[in-house]
Amino acid sequence: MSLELYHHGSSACAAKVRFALAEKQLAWTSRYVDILKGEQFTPEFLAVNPKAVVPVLVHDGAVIAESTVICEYVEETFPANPIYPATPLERAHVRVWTKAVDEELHPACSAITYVVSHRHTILRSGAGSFEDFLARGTHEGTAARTLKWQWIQQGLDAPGAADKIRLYDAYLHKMEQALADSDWLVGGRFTMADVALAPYVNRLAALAMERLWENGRLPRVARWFERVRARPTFRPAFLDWLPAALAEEMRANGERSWPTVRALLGVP
Ligand SMILES: N[C@@H](CCC(=O)N[C@@H](CS)C(=O)NCC(=O)O)C(=O)O
Repeated sequence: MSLELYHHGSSACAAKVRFALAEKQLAWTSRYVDILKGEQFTPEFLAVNPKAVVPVLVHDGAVIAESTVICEYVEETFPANPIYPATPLERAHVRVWTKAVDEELHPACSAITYVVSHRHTILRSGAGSFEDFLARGTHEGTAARTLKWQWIQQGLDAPGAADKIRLYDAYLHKMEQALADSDWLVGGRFTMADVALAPYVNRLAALAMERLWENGRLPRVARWFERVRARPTFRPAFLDWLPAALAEEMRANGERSWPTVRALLGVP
């Protein structure tokens, strides 16, 4: 049996799959795609995923894309060490979280990561011309590609960037509510809902924005994240794959943007 994962250290949805694989104690082979250097656009990778995004799982030659789909596939294929709850109702509750992550939180995460940090990395190595940038990402569509260009060029002043940051913060508040009577998001035990949210809270930590839940602002989220970080799977899923230089750069860029984010969200 072989499991190969195409992934990148700073990709939140790839971290989600690494976390799920670690929790299920499944071994896998790394196929590292440096999306900050444009390796997602090589003909070799486009042959694996024409959408030019990670993660992609290859199981005995079969290709599965989409992080949540990959996690469900892995759960159904390898039922040991379950990460989905036993009852249909609780599974439905988990899926409400995973759907929200895929549809809303992930796009908000891309925006905040680009406007706060990746833009600096990309601009340093040369973003090229707008035309080249558009041509490289035709699969994303002109509107989405133009927006990404604005994130890179204008940072937090790009159209819609502030709304994405407010949306991200609204999810932290939803988590705070969900954790009112429980240590975990669904059904009182660690599930795929926690797997799905962890990379997004961790992203804010990587951008030095822990102050969004620290100092009593969102105490249940703070304790939940401590519990997540205490799992033995956290290091191999999250920390080991983020190159030290990139981790340092993201933190430093996040520190620089914090005063603007703080004012935007009215954090004391
Ligand atoms: N819905 C997809 C999203 C995949 C995605 O957006 N991947 C990002 C990294 S988190 C990527 O590969 N981006 C490449 C790029 O920015 O060009 C999933 O959940 O797998």
